[in-house]
Amino acid sequence: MQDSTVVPWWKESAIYHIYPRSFQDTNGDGVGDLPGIIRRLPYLRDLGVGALWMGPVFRSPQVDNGYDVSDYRDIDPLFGTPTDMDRLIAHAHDLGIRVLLDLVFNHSSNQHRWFQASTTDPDGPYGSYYIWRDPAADGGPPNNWRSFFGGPAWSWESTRGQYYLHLFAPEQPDLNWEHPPVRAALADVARFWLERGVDGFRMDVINMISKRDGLPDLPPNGDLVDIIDEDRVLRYLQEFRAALPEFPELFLVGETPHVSPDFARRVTARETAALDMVLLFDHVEVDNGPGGRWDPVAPDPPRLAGTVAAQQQILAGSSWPSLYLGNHDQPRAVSRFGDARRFRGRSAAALALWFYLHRGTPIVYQGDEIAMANVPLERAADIVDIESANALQELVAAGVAPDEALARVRRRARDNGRTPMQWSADGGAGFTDDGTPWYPPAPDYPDWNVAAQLSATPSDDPQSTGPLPFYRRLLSVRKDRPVLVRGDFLPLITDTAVQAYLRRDGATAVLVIANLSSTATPLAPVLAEALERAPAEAILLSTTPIRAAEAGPEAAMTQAARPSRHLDPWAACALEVPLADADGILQAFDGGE
Ligand code: TEU
Ligand code: CA
Repeated sequence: MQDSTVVPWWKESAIYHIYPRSFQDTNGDGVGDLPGIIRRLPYLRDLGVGALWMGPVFRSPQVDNGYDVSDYRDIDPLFGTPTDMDRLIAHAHDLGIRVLLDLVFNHSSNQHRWFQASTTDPDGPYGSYYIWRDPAADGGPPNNWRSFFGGPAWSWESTRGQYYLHLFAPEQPDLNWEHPPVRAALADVARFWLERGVDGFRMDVINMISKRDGLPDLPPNGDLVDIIDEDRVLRYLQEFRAALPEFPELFLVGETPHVSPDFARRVTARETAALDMVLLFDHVEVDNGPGGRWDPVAPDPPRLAGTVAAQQQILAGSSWPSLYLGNHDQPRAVSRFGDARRFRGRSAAALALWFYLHRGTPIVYQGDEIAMANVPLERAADIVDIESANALQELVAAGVAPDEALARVRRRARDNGRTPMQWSADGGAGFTDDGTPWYPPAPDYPDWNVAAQLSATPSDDPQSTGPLPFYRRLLSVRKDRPVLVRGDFLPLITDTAVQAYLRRDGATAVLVIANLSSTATPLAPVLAEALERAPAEAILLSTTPIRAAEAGPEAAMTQAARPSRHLDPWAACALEVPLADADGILQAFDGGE
C-alpha cells in the first residue's frame, strides 16, 4: 500500500482497458494477441495512459472468453506465449506504461487440473478446492441460488456424486476460498506473474469469494450477492496482500458487483491494506428496468450523475474511486449515455470530460476514445456472448416474443463492447491484416477509426473530428493539474441535464459544466457568469466554443441575444476559477461548507 504523502501512479495516471481478443491481431487468425498489444503500445503512450489492464489471456477453453481459466501460469496459445508476455511487459515499461493482468480467482475452468482432481479424488489434496455439496432432501440442488448466467448455480457431477457451485457458467466452478491451501495457491499464482514484472491485477468478482456459512437459501427476491460474507472477503484480501510482502507497490483493483457502500469504503481504505480501488456497478445499472439488466429503460443524466456523486461521497477521504463508463461487459458508452446518432463525437467528448474529471482514476475502455458505438445485432445469431445469449433464451422461454426479447437484449448485450478495435478504414478495420475477425467489425468502421482521428488536433471540434484528440488533451490536463488528481469533489448540479461540480484543493479550483443532453438547456446564471468572467487561458477544455467570445461574432450575437444563458447540446467545459470565485459559486448553490 502507498505512503499517504506521495501520490501513487494509479491516482495520477489513467488506465487503458484492453480486451485482448478484439484489440489487434498479428498472426492472421482473426483473434487479437499479445504481439498485437506490443505493436500498439506507442498508441497508448501517445494517448497518455499510465497503465494497461488486459483481460485474461491465460490458458482457457474460452467458454466465457477467458474468464474460465484452466492454467493460471500459462498463456493461451490463442494469444501467444509466455515469452510474448515477457516482451510486452518489457516494452510497456520502456514506454512508462505499467501492466495489469486480470486474475479470475473466484472460479476456475472445469478443465483446470485442480477441478479434474477434485472430481475424481475427493479425498485427495484437491478434494476441498471447490464447493461440493450433497443433494437436498428432495435430491435436487443444495439450495435455490441461480447463476448470473441463468439456470441453477449448482451442477451435478456424477463421478463424485455431488453438486458443485458455480455462480456463473457450469464450466466455471467456484473455488473454495474457505480452504487455506486454495488461498495459498492463488497467492502463488500472483507471485509468479509479479516476479515476471507485472505491476498489479484487476481481480474478477473478488467480492464473491466468500459465501455465507451454511449457503442458506435466498429469499424470493434475494440477490445472489446477498449470500456474500463481506467480513471474510475483506480478511482474505488482507491475507492475500500480506502474502506478497516482497511487492510493496502491488496495485490491486477489485471488480465488486453490487457491493455495499460500507464494504467498498472499508476494502479500499488505506488503513485496511486490502484493495487500492474497486469497480462499482450502480452507475452502469441506472438503466436497468423493472426486470433488471435485460429489461432496459432509457438512462437519464440526473440518475447517472446522482449515482456517480453518491459513489464519490462513499469513497471520499482515504478511499479512492475508479471511473469507468464502459468495458467488455457493457454496451458502448456513447450509444448508451450519449447520442451516437446526432452528436456522436461531441457527446463522447462531453461524457469523457464530465465523467473522468471526477475524483478517481479514469479507466478508458478500448474504442471509447474514438466513440466506438453499439452494433446492430439484428439476429439472435449475432449475440454470441454466453451471458447475453443465455438471457435471450431465458426471456423467450419465459414467454417474451422473440423480437421483443432480441430488442431488449441487444441494447445491453456484452457483444456491443467486444467488436474488433477500429484502427483504420482498411479491410478488417485494421484489426487483422489478412484474417477473418472472430467477430465482424462494426459496419461504421470506415468512418469511425483511429487513423481517421489521428490527424485532428485537440482544438478541433470533436463533433467533426471524433473525440481521440480530445481524449488525449483531457488525460494530459488531468494529469498536469494536482487539483484534478487530489482535489475534493463538490457537487453543484446533478438533478438536471446540465451537470456541474467543482474540484478544489488548497490552491485552486476547477469548475466542470456539462450539458449531457441533445437539446440546448438553460444554465444557472452563476455558472453563466463564471463562464463569461473566465479569461480564455482559464478554459482548460471545452467540447464546443462555449463562450460568445470564443465562438466568434455570429455566436456573440446569438449568445447575447438569449434572454437566459443556454448551454448547447453536449457542450461541456472545465475552467480554472480562483478559490474565492469557487466559494462564491458554492454559496450560490447553497452548497458552501
Ligand atoms: O463480470 C462480473 C459480472 O458480474 C458481470 O457478468 C456482470 O454481471 C454483467 O456481465 C455486466 O453487468 C466478470 C467479468 O467482467 C465477466 O466478463 C465475466 O463473464 C464474469 O465476471 C465471470 O468471470
Ligand atoms: Ca491472433
